[in-house]
Formats: sequence, C-alpha cells, structure tokens
Amino acid sequence: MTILLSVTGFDPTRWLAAMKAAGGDEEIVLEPQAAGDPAIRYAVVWKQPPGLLATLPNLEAIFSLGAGVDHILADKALPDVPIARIVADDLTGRMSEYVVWRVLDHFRRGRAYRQQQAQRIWHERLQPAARDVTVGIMGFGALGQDAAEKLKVLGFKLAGWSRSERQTPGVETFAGQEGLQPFLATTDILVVLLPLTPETRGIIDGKLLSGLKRQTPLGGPVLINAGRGALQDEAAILDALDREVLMEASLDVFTVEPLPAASPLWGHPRIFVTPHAAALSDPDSLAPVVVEQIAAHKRGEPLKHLVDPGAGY
Ligand code: NDP
Ligand code: OXD
Repeated sequence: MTILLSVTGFDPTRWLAAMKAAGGDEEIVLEPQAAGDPAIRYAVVWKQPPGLLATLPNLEAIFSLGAGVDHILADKALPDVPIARIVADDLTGRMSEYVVWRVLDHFRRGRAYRQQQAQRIWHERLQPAARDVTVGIMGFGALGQDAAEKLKVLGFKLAGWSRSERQTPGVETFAGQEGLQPFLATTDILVVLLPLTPETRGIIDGKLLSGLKRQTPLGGPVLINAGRGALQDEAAILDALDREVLMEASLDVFTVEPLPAASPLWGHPRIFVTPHAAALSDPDSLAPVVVEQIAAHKRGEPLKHLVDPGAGY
C-alpha cells in the first residue's frame, strides 16, 4: 500500500520527512512518479495537478495539507472518494494569533502611532475600551470559534456568522443570508475566516462593506481577511477605503498570489499586507495528524473532518 504526496507551493521534501518521522510503514511516493499507480491508496495533497487523482484506480481517500480544500475541489476530474481536511491545535492556534494580532493593532491605533513615531510626534490618541468594540467573525467554524474565544478573554464583544445556526456562549450568532445584514450592522471589526465555495466567492464586495456599522468607536469599520483571496473584490476594498466606508484593512490572502508587484494594495497606506502567512501548515505538527487519520482508516474507523463536496468545504 502506497501513499501519494503531491505538494505544490511548499517544499515536498519537508512533508516527506515529517510523514516518515510520524511513523506508519507505508511507502510514500512524490507526485511525479505517481500517475496511474495501482498501489496508491491514499493521497496527501496541496494543489495537486488537475486530473492526477483520477488516474489512481485504487485511491481510497484524499487528505488536504491545510484547513482549506478549495485547492482540491478546483480539480474538475476528482475521483469519488472521501476528502478530509486539517483541523489541528497547531494550525488553529496560529490563525488565532494572527487574528488577535491584527484586531489589536487596528484597535490600539497601530498605524497612527507608527506614523507619529516616524515624525517624532508625542500625541496620545483617544482609546475606546474593548468592551465597546464588536468583532464580527464571518465564517464561524473551527478557526472562527477559537479566535472568538481568545478575543473574548480580551473583553471584546463578539458576533459570528455561519451557514447553519450556531450557539456559542458570549457570542451573538447570525446565520444564512437573512442573518448577514444584521451581523454586518453590529460589526466594528470584520474578521473573514470563510472557506472559498461557489456561495462565498466574491462575497466581500462593495455592498457588503457598505453594510458594516458606520459610526464605530474606532472612527470607521475595519476589514481583516485571512480566509481566501477570491472571497474579496479588491477594487471594491480600495474604493471603500477611498470613500471612508472602510477605515483600514489587513489582508493575508489575495485573488492572485503572490500578490503582483504592480498591485495598488501593496502601497495603500491603510492596508496591511501579509503573504498568506496567517497560519502556516507546519509539517512537523500536521504530518502526524494525517498519518493517524490513515492509520484509523486502515483500522476501519471513520475519517474525521470530512468535506462536503456539495457545499464546497
Ligand atoms: P470550517 O469549515 O471549520 O468553518 C467554515 C465556516 O464558514 C463555518 O462556520 C461555515 O458555516 C461557514 N460558511 C461556509 N459557507 C458559508 C456560507 N455560504 N454562508 C455563511 N457561512 C458559511 O473551516 P475552518 O474554520 O477550519 O477554515 C476556514 C478557512 O480558513 C479555510 O477554508 C481556509 O480558506 C482559511 N484558512 C486560511 C489560512 C491562511 O493562512 N490564511 C490558514 C488556514 C485556513 P457552518 O458552521 O454552518 O458550517
Ligand atoms: C489552509 C491555508 O487552508 O494555509 O490551511 O491556507
């Protein structure tokens, strides 16, 4: 029995070493040798070449090396086998660090104080209390709920938006299309942790940004997107910033990655750019999670964190 490792965009040899170190006695082959191989039963992938998985006659399951699976589902010739994604403390903790960092930086006037320091200006700005600021988390799943717990400790008010109804103590929750506008209207800092699906593609557009609360304790609403770049209309974000519909934004993900050097997002004074670095998939932490899933499947146990291909996440 063989495992295929197909990784684009990260170093496959680090994943290979981490999978071997995590135990399991299966042979692991890297993608170029794999096409059509009847020995391959499991595929562990990040942005696999389209069509490759369909050539494997005995494939039993596909594992994403990250939380998102849009990179797998983009392959229109996928075989009909279960797909599991990563839900792991290491990845979740890293994302919550990013969210707390960006929320606190906007909330504590990081941009204004960096400008003041550059000009040697000693001026204390008015600082609202966390209890007066609502962080609205769009995509209230594994990552969104953990970020909410950590922001709650800091005293922020919290709102969460999901597809299905969710109840979380200390969080005002909203669901579905009918919940979207009330959710936006209560949100001062919008954190987007949605998956990219046919329903969510392009959801951060001019209409959505105009729906955010206008009179906020910070002077205007803030957008933080660490979900996927294709969720956002980048021209609409720039327009909203220019029209003061949006005060500031932190963007970790972009419609084209790497973000082209010519993109106006790089140089915008009120946008903070990171290179899809909010939550790195660490091979040493995540390979054992995949290896254990494969071992459980071989024992006949159900896979965890399965994707619903119909919903797209
Ligand atoms: P989950 O599947 O656990 O959560 C997804 C959430 O989005 C759920 O609350 C789900 O609703 C909600 N959702 C999905 N579709 C809709 C919709 N149409 N309308 C309203 N809500 C919707 O995913 P994770 O939290 O683990 O990960 C979220 C995303 O974060 C990943 O898909 C990936 O794109 C991104 N990510 C980015 C990283 C980075 O470094 N920038 C790193 C890791 C992940 P419901 O609860 O009802 O199912
Ligand atoms: C993920 C990512 O989906 O890193 O895990 O983007």
